[in-house]
Amino acid sequence: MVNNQQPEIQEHYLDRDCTTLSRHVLQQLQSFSPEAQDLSAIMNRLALAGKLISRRLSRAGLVENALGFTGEVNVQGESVKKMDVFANDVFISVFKQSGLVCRLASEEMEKPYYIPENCPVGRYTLLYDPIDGSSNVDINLNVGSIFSIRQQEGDDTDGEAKDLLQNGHKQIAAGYILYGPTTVLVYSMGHGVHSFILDPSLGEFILAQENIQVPHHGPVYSANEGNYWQWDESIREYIRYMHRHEGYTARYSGALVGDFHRILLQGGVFVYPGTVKKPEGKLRLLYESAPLAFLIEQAGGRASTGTQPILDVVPEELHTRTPLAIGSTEDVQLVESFIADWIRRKTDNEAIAK
Ligand code: P6P
Repeated sequence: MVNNQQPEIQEHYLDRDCTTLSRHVLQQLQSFSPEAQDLSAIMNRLALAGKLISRRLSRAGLVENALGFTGEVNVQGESVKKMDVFANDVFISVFKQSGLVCRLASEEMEKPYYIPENCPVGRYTLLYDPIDGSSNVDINLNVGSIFSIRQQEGDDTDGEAKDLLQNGHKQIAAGYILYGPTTVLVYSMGHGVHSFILDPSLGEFILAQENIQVPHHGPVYSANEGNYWQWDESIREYIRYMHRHEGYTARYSGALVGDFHRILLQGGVFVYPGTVKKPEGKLRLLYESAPLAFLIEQAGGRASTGTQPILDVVPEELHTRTPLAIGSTEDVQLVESFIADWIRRKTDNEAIAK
């Protein structure tokens, strides 16, 4: 059949289909230096991990032992899903013999995985949440993997990976893989945010959107209102404001990556505040909040704990948690304003009481 598309349109689609992830990374870095090649290779390995996990998820209901719990509890105190373990092992297997990284730090492992002596040691550390939102796995709803790449600093001879306990500005690259109706990989190396869609017929992630910019404002607020009575009064006042004012709508999937992706493309805010009992919140800084904060700032948005930019937070330990408000600048600032007002009133009342 003769393709009746205009030649220039046909060329555009062919060029797009040839803009694979590794080629795009080199274009981004505008370099073919060894470091650029390493980063391009790292992104390629992340894409391979995404394909392997996507394939497993797409057949999970048909494959023995793919779904359900392992019976173990991880360092987070959370029940471990079989898919958590599978995905965590995928990242280790994909990077173990790559010669690209020296450590892998995961939500599922108390300590970083050090590349065994028989593996060439690279200069990078991969921090990742292998399956974010794993409570969605057994019910076929979207889940994701979140990743962050940092440079190793020092020789880490004590194996404590203290060089990772630095703020999010130290990240070289960050991104996520969203396993939904399509598998989407979104990444940034500090030169804008770009998305790729896995074309199963090619087995390649193909460029979908370049330089994504989050709208300054959006209608969506994403929060688990089941925690309403555990929140500080400032957050409860914010939520009541959302209820009373036209133009807002609630969306919450139980998987941060899916909720974040919606907000990245359509605007709005995702809020996971601390509670009175757990003021630090639930989300982990190094491999959940910080990578997404890197992305949202690259996309022109904002990410804070409610009182401090996420990228400025210095973790005390590998699994440090922070409260999170992330998304459109105007919508994150609205959350921050309720917290600032509440602190101001509390301070004034304490001064009056003295
Ligand atoms: P809750 C998944 O466990 C996760 O880390 C995020 O993906 C998600 O946004 C959040 O926790 C859901 O937590 O308390 O609302 O079930």
